Amino acid sequence: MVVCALEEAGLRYDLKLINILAGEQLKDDYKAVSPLGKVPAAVIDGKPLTENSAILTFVARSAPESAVLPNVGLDPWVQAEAQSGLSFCGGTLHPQIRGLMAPQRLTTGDQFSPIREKSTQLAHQSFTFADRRIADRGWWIGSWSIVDVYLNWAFSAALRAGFDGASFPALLGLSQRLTAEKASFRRMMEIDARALVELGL
Ligand SMILES: N[C@@H](CCC(=O)N[C@@H](CS)C(=O)NCC(=O)O)C(=O)O
Repeated sequence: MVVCALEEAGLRYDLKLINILAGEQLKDDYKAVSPLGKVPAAVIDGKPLTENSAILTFVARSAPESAVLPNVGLDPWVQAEAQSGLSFCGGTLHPQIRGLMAPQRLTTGDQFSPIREKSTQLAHQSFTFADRRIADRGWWIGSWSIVDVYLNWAFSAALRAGFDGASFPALLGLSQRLTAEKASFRRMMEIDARALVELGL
């Protein structure tokens, strides 16, 4: 998401790849930037910033004319709806997706299937809400914003983890719409694809 936001904002940035599967997020030099070893993290004017929602909001406010988060700083209601979407993706969906992808990270025991099952139920509720919203409004806040890219990331990650997305047509169509309508999304996808090759994944 952050790469898409930076591309949309037209801001200059250097990208450093972190191979989570190889545990690079747990190395001391990365933890100096992101103390909990979470990705993404940004270094802005030498200062570290973590949490997707904060980084995306910072990018949006650094390019207020861009569409990253439209009207941010101008219309308090639109700003709150966008914040609600970012929090929904980061705070509600992300842990549910972790339960689908890596249930072993959520228990000290060895029973993973109940965690995956409960996470599937919760993700189903969350995606039902999100699918209805996208079907009704087109985009999360009614016009495109980075929230739609975050939502698409969450849904795609759930599908990769084996979640059955067949009953969410609006979310199933999101990736295609983003590809068709947003150059910044296409650039992010190209950068992602190159990164996977570079990391040998
Ligand atoms: N609340 C954080 C969550 C970030 C997060 O969990 N990122 C995952 C990658 S999608 C991660 O860092 N996984 C590596 C790990 O937890 O060790 C945010 O929204 O930025």
